[in-house]
Amino acid sequence: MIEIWGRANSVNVQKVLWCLDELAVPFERYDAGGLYGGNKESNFLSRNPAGLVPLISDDGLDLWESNTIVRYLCAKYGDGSLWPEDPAERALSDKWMDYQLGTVFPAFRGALLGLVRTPPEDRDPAAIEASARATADVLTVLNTQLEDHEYVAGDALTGGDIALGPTVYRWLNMEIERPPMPSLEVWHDRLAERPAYRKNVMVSFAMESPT
Ligand SMILES: N[C@@H](CCC(=O)N[C@@H](CS)C(=O)NCC(=O)O)C(=O)O
Repeated sequence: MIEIWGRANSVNVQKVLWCLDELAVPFERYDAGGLYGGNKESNFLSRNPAGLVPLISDDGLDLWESNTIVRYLCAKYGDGSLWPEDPAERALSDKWMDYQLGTVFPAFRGALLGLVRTPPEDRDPAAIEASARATADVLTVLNTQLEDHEYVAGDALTGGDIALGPTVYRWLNMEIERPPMPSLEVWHDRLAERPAYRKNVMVSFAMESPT
């Protein structure tokens, strides 16, 4: 059975949990990271030298980097769903996964860590505001894409949606300035209709929340 190490309130762990449940693949999860620790110990580092969650083990393969894990799971267990077999369609999903990892999350990191991980007295409001503004700018691109697409890569759920959903859920539920993004919100409402999304992503992301 697949094993996964990572606290269930992590934005990156949630991608993997949501993906596994969409694919109906059974797994065992162990808390790690954040308040649980364990991810800087030698037995963890020998399997993921980056010392971050998520980490999975499947059939003797240790794998880390959440988007890579999502692609692996879809390729192995998805039977053409979630990660299309057609190279062009697949590239559209991959593109949005890269956009999440390389553009959206770096913009959002300051606001997320500032508001979720940092006690109020240590926060840097200007940095949080700058991050929130930068996030809105890059999410405008996603909002435009969703004006005439049901999901980020077209008319079906793919890994692109799985990469972006947990980040966008946080953005929509934090106390930050948000310009209106009607198409993005319609897309998010569509994700919220999925039981696997509600179960794994629409939960508290506070650091102290139970997992
Ligand atoms: N690029 C990595 C980033 C992983 C990452 O930053 N994980 C965070 C949680 S979201 C982590 O392990 N932080 C340290 C901790 O929780 O102790 C991925 O997508 O898997």
